[in-house]
Amino acid sequence: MKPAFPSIQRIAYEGVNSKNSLAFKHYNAEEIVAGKAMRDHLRFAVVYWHSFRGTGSDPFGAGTMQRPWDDGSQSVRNAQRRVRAAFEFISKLGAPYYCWHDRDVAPEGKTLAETNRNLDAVAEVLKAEQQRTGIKLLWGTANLFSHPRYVHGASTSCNAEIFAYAAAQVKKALEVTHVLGGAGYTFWGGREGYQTLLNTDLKREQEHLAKFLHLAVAHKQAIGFKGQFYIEPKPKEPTKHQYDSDAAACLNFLREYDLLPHFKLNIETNHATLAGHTVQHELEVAGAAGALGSIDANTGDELLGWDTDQFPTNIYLTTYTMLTVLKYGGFKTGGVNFDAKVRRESFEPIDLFYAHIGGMDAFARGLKIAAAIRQDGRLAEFVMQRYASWDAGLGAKIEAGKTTFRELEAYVLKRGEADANVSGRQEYLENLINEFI
Ligand code: XUL
Ligand code: CO
Repeated sequence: MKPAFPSIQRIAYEGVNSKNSLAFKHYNAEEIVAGKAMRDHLRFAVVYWHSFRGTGSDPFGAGTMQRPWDDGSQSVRNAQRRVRAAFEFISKLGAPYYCWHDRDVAPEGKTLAETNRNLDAVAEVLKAEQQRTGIKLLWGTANLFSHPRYVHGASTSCNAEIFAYAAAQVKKALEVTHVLGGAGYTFWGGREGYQTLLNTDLKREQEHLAKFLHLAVAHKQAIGFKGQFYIEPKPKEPTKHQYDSDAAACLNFLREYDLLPHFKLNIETNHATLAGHTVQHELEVAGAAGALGSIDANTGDELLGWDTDQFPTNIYLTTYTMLTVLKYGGFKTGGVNFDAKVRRESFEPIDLFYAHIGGMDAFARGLKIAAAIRQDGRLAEFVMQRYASWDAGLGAKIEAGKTTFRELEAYVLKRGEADANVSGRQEYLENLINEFI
């Protein structure tokens, strides 16, 4: 096969003074930051669905993407050729991981058996390319939302036949992820939600979702797959309300149905903002529960209300993201997965490089800045001091559960008034962050 990106060499790190738009200015894979190589901190992944299946179509117009290696057909041969183009891209970029949905990599056939054969035929090429390049699978997932059969959802469909089909599909996707040595497997609830409560038995649907995930855990154990399971919260789109609406809702659901030991969260930036949160909030909620697993890195547009999935270039965003990731001990099985798409207007193959280089450099800067802020120590010290009243005496006693309302009332009555508060110093702290940006 002819190279898909003939004019592009391996993207090199050239440092901050480089004017080469096809070089990294900040991402230096080998460079040690806070005791670890940048490659191992960030664990970058390229998504197959946007970068190799995205056409650039929108509700108002047809696809625009120029992808000369792709003949546009639904053939297995075309799918296999696409894999080779994708691996040429990912290895020239120098990202260590990639992620897929089953239906991104291989075409759907007329029956499930044919579809599974197609997937196996493409998975063989994926495996060969992984071995040739050393690129690894960060996670796999099943597309349980594009086909019309999933119109009412997959595991939460009102039609039990559809639950069975989805189960069969996830079974296969899990097995292929296992064969390809995936470090994880993600469940994003594509259409697991509702458009109207008028036709929806919410309780029953949520129970079915939990049942489905328990069956997935059982199959994972049956095949000996050791990768991490993730749930990816998103509040809406395509449905009006998705059951996995945000990190807190997911954690509550997982706890309620005894699934928490088996799952961590895959937090996506633009999903956080759709839910009315910042990504740092979602990461903190996940981290506090010991469930910070992975990140789908992208960004929305503050003037648009939907999931625009743009590449992240905002240094504050990546700094705050990495501050929380480092605080909770960094990625174990997860990584920074670019669930982002080039704009419809950025239709040339080279734009895929500009987009990923920009995202990787933005995260590399965020990592270095976050590490410097942690090294400096003033921010952490400030937070520690802010809670000093809990470290001894009254506060320590309350935290240890060794008091009662009666005793606390007596304490306050005796003193007459509580100790004065100290300023939260938000502006001082924002200035402190700016010292490092
Ligand atoms: C959709 C989304 C998905 C998941 C995988 O908004 O983020 O691509 O990441 O199904
Ligand atoms: Co995502």
